Amino acid sequence: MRRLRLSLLAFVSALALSANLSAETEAEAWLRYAPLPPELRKTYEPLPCQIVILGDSPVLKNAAHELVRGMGQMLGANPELHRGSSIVLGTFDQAHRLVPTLNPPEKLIADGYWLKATPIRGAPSFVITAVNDRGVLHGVFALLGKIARGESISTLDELQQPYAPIRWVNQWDNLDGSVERGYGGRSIFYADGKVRDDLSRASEYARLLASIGINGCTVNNVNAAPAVLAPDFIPQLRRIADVFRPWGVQLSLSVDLSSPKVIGGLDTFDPLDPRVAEWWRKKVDEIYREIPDFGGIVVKADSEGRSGPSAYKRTHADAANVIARALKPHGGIVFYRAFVYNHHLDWHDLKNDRAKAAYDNFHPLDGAFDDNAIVQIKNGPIDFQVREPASPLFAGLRRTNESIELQITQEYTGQQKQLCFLVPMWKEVLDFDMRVDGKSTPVKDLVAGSVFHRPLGGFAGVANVGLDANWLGSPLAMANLYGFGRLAWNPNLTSETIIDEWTQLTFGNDPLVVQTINRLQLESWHVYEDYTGPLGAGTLTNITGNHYDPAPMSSEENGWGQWHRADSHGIGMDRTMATGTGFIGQYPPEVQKLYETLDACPDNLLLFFHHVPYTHVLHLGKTVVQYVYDSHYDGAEQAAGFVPQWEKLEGHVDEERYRDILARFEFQAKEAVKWRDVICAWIFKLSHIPDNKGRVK
Ligand code: GCV
Repeated sequence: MRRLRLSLLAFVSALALSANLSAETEAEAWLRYAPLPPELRKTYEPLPCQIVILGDSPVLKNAAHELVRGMGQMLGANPELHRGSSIVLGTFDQAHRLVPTLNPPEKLIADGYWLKATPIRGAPSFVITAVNDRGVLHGVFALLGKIARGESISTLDELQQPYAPIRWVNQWDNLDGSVERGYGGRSIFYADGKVRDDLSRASEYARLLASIGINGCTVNNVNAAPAVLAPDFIPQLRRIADVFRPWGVQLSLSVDLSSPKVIGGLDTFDPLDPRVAEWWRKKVDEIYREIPDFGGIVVKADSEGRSGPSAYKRTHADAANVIARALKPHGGIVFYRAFVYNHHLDWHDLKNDRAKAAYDNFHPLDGAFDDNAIVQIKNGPIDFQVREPASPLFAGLRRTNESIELQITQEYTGQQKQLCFLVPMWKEVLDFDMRVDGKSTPVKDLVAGSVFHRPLGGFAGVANVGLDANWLGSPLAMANLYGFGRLAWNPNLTSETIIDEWTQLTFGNDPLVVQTINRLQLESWHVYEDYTGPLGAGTLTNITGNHYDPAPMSSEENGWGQWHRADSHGIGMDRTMATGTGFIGQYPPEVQKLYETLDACPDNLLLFFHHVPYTHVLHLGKTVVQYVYDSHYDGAEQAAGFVPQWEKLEGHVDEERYRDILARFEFQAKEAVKWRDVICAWIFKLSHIPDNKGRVK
């Protein structure tokens, strides 16, 4: 057994010399490892003086360096480092050989870890162990997080397992360096059609992802350029995989289904044509020759103008399987997106409904997908709106692997210019009980594969970080990336726990700072919803333009199907089985009952499921029109209230972040008033019903 020992003391003094430039600090995100206050530092004494690595893989070595870096920065050169004791890093088999008495409380699965305080040769020590190296790395980050939050580790005995095997982020980066729906700067991977020479940010990104348990990253836009599979491009991609690998993050690619024809020289891309199957096989082999740990392929097909199997009257399962079979011998996976819909729908036809598309397309194919294919389903049936019900397709696939797609980048929720912490929204979907076969079947269990005993499943988050120092374009928005990772690891964590962790790691442990930021983040989704989209009406943003400003009629009278059907009589989409589009019929019977009648339907989704007059009285006791006025005024007022709340932190947060975030809240307050006035005026113009508080007339 090879053991590598690192001295904590030597590393600590090297770190003390490193400059603390602000752009660097921003880029560290929640991995700042800020020095703990002396009184807190003392509680970690005496510290083990050496790290013993049982193995020499790049991931293990990285884990050890991370530990040294984190402990050094947070705890400083500690004179009381305890000479005889160690922190041992290694897989369970190795650790068990060293300490035969070790016995984890339950069987570890891949990527999970066990942190155990235990004496070794009489000296108090720690073991960080797992079944694979990536799990050890996760354990190191978990231990460092505990220290950063000032938690006691002296009697540590904690085993954590991931909820699902798939915990990936998707990046919508284009090869020219732009990022579709990215608000954090240019691509960290590409510039001018090539992989960037400097991949240091890609490496730092992988470190951030690893720290929250993410194990895969798709590095290009789902609207994929076929060139990504060109023979001269794949070796360039290998360089990205090389910087991901030490962090246990697997690289994956989005592909264009027409690639065999567009870049492969074939006259077809028919997935059932043997020449096409052969082309995919060879192409995938070529990728694995360059990137032996390649994770897999994401496909967007027959959607928003992308090529797809419909060109040859083939099914989505045919298209997924031809790639799945090429990947299978290498252990790769194909993610086939369920975001398939006709964007030329006839809006005159009241029975047409884009929300039905995912289920209509994929439910009939249940059981037809290979075992290494996953259907990737957006959380709601439309497109990342501020409020949508859970997609019924989660309950509609029993013999098919599935994953949930969440959007971390705030395309429809303020584009990082406005605060909108999305974890509470994601949790509502993940916790939503689909009542499949009348049993408790929350979405989180359906996507994790545990309900129907599927071999694969999990979580994909569209992150879209960029070269901006703070990655997403706003320091507070990073809570969404952190929160996605934490929920993918354990969807049972509460929003409160997640934000509390994030705030402490990012801003330190000052109680005023922590309480204020936690409160602002936790309120922000409801506030944003209040001054933008009422009662589940769906998008009121400019959908033909920037997806940001209020433009409530832009979604109407066109083929995109993001309709709210507001006119002078009423508002909302009738999706009932009785008189509407029948969308509600796609849910299991108990959920149908929840949404089908006005009596049962919750107010916050009323206009998603029903078309009602403006005078309809909500469960809340108000009319719809009065609710719209009130919620928009309340929301704008609350957004304005973010400013004085933040101002209380002056002197408690470093000047640079204090000023930056203050300016953002001041801007948001103005944007909220703009939204309020546009939406209230619009509803008044349609309904001719004045506000009973006299604000809108
Ligand atoms: C990558 C929405 C976005 C598109 C995105 C698409 C998708 O329509 O506006 O930019 O395309 O979703 O998820 O494929």
